[in-house]
Amino acid sequence: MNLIFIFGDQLSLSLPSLAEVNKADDVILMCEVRAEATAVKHHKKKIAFLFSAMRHFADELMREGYDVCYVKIDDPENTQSFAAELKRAVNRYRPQNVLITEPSEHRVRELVKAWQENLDCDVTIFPDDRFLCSAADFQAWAEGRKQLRMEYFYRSLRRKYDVLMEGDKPVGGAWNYDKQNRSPAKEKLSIPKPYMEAPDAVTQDVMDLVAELFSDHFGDMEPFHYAVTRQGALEALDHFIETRLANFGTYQDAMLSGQPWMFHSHISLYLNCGLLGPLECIRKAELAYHAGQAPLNSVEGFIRQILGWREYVKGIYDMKMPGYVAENYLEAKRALPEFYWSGQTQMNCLKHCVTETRENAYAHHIQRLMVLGNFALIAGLNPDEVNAWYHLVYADAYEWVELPNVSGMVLFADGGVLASKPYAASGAYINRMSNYCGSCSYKVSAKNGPKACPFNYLYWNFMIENHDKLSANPRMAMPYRTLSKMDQAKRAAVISDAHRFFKKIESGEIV
Ligand code: FAD
Ligand code: DLZ
Ligand code: SF4
Repeated sequence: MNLIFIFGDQLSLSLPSLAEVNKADDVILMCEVRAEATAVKHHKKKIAFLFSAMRHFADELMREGYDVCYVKIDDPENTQSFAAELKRAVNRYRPQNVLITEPSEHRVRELVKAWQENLDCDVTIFPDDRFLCSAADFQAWAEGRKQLRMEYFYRSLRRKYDVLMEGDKPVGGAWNYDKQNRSPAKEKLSIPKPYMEAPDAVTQDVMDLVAELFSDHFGDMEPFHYAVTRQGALEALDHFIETRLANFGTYQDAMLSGQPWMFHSHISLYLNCGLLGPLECIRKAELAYHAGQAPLNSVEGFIRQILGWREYVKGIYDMKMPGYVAENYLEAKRALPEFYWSGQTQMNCLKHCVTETRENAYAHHIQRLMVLGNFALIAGLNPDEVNAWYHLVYADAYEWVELPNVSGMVLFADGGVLASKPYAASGAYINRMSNYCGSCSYKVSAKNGPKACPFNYLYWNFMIENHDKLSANPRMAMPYRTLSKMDQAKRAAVISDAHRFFKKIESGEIV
């Protein structure tokens, strides 16, 4: 018989290892283990979401006629790690073969390699075909290119999957409508309610367990309203297509106080644990365009995130691991400030983004990139600490997607493999794209002094400190031209403001 080990982010009936199952003889193993919940101390809501989704998936498998061995987190026999649980199941069932779909994270791939050597049975690994570009295909695409750029990779996948194409030309004549996707949002904008589901009995049980067992983890458990089944995830996707997709593109980069959901889809947590597949999301959006339900800038923008960015970061991860974890091109060393946990800061933008992250285990892309990430970049925060933070606070975070976004896109720690330049910005950007600055203790228009927006002087301090590493980058020519014209007094003020600010953070003062 075969024992099929399914991990928590593999909740798909189309899993390659499942295709091999003989329902009469084989057993499926799934386990909730402390080692995974604490590998980084995941947000309470993330653990509850995943355990509930795992339990519902196990039920679905049983309904489909599979024999499932499901180990709950509070089972007294639970040894609390993948390796020990697999060993226990192998001793119990004595399989000839353990079947595994390749894990998404490098750390778990290494565990699987050890099992191949140590277990008293065969271990067969199936490639995870739930991504639209395999590691080998990404490698082939990257081969011989001086620079990797998401845009060209994305175009190749548009052609390959025939997405928004008219023959060999992109629908509408352009590949990318980003220029139409940078509108700020007015405060009175009507934003539809996101898809919400009340917790069922399974979720409620899991929430109680997580509250008890992981009480010291970051984040609020309630309110809990995420879907936890494939059916629910499909409804959430349809709800997005019907109510938000039309405005997705226009307001993709906009931020408003008290509006954590904006016109985003909130499906990443479902995609990343297997409840949704990328191609079905893309096809539904494409259909909405052809049916006249949503304009091209929105549909193309949404599809680019999934077909472009999501596949691109997975490709970079597979190609660059394990070395990618240790990269720190800018030699950033500063410790993560306490306000990333507490939200206690006078910087209104950061306060909103941290508070919403704590409440929802979610923040939308521009909050992650241009507020939380931008600060981490221009304040020179240590990549290990920043990565650990992003990995544990978001319900959609798995190392394969979190690490390239943080080390590559946000911190430029890979020296420009993923992105062509650092996404550094001053307060003016945040002011243009949000209404945070209006009620901030700092003045976004002030460049220096105690009342000035810290993003303003930290931005120029970042440029000064990293001159040797960044000034030759053609995409940084503009800021370095401006810097070269900055007089000595202004430079000195920037440096002095930045140092005063860093000292305050280091001494635990609220900034
Ligand atoms: P939407 O804005 O509606 O976008 C649709 C889908 O596109 C998302 O569900 C997601 O699957 C995909 N997508 C969009 N941008 C990216 C991207 N840059 N990389 C990969 N997929 C993308 N995404 C994660 O899934 N997990 C993470 O741990 C994660 N960490 C991030 C850390 C940082 C610093 C940054 C800047 C981005 C990170 N992202 C991560 C990407 C992106 O912010 C989230 O995918 C998105 O905010 C999820 O919300 P949504 O489903 O509403 O996305
Ligand atoms: C993220 C996570 C958590 C918190 N807990 C579990 C768990 O108890 N059991 C499980 O199978 N998976 C869990 N996961 C997801 C895994 O970390 C993820 O599947 C692997 O890291 C992928 O390589
Ligand atoms: Fe953030 Fe500066 Fe605006 Fe305050 S003034 S909200 S710190 S960008």
